[in-house]
Amino acid sequence: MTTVEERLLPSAEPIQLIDQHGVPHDHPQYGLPSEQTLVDGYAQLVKGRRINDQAGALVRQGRLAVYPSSHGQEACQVAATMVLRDQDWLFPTYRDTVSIISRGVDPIETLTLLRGDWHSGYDPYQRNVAPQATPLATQLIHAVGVAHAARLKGEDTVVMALCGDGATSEGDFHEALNFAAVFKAPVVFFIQNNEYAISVPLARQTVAPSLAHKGIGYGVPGERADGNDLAGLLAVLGQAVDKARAGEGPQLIEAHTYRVQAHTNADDATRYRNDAEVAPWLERDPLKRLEAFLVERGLLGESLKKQVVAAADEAAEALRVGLMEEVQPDPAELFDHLYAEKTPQLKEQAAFLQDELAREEA
Ligand SMILES: Cc1ncc(C[n+]2csc(CCOP(=O)(O)OP(=O)(O)O)c2C)c(N)n1
Repeated sequence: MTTVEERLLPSAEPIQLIDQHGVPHDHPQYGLPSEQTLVDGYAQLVKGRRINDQAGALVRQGRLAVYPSSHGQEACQVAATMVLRDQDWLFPTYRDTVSIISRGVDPIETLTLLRGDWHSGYDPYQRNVAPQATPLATQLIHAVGVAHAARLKGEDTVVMALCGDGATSEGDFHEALNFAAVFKAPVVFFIQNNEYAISVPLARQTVAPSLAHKGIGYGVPGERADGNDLAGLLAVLGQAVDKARAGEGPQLIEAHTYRVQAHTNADDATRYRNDAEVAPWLERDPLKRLEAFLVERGLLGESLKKQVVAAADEAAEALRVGLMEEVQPDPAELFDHLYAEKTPQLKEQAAFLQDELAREEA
């Protein structure tokens, strides 16, 4: 018989299977993913980093309105989708562009929202990826709804719901956890604790022992992982997905990572933190450590590395070219897709806009 503590409490320390120097460590509960999985994951990390860099450059060129970078958080981004099956769903936030792309959504379609042209540039049903949510934690409620519906229909679906540390202070986060727990919805709540909510550090957000502890009050098991260790994340998230799929109800996972860059291009992080704080996190880079591990094991030679970099460069170049294209969005589309049938107010507003546009053209 397991005690409540054994069932619900997260580990005292975040799970880490490969340390920041690339050295593997045994763990009694979690094993290293297969070599092929780690090589595939490495390729995705490299691509994710290139996409982050390219998107940053596109903002500077005025081609994207805004970009919340996940630089340094790529292991979380990639692991969140690698553990899913095709029938599963991903519920991302504005920071999770790389996660969406690693799920197989077209990068240009993915970035259409942040370009400011459209509600969402991709069809959510194509790869089972919900639109990126900007209002904090609202997507968690939707994720629980999809998971609950899938369970009622007897479908074999798990929902991966992403959020940041700041979002755990929102009422929606708590409502989502409680509902999911009561109805045993197959959801994995995955918090990327990157230490900041814009300028608010974690210490001003909560005094909970960890964010993974927040599940206890709702009866949701929590676990924590080193958010810069792809191997540890794959093991912990993989186990959480398996449990949710097996009918054990929602799981709460916290990844300890760091927002290496500013909140977005509109933010100046030097106003609230200094280089000395950032420096140790650069040493914990998720790409460097996995690369060191793979090279040491003889799994990543020069030619494979070149191939991986070339594929990432190609993806970034396609993104650059695609987003350089001029688009002429139709302002009338603003009113589409909000309701299956437009409300009288929306109809009135749409007519008003058409009238204004016609007058402008005349
Ligand atoms: C409901 C709501 N309140 C406030 C905001 C403004 N806002 C945008 S991002 C952000 C910080 C979120 O931090 P966190 O959840 O840690 O995610 P991160 O940006 O670090 O990935 C805030 C307060 C918002 N988008 N939605």
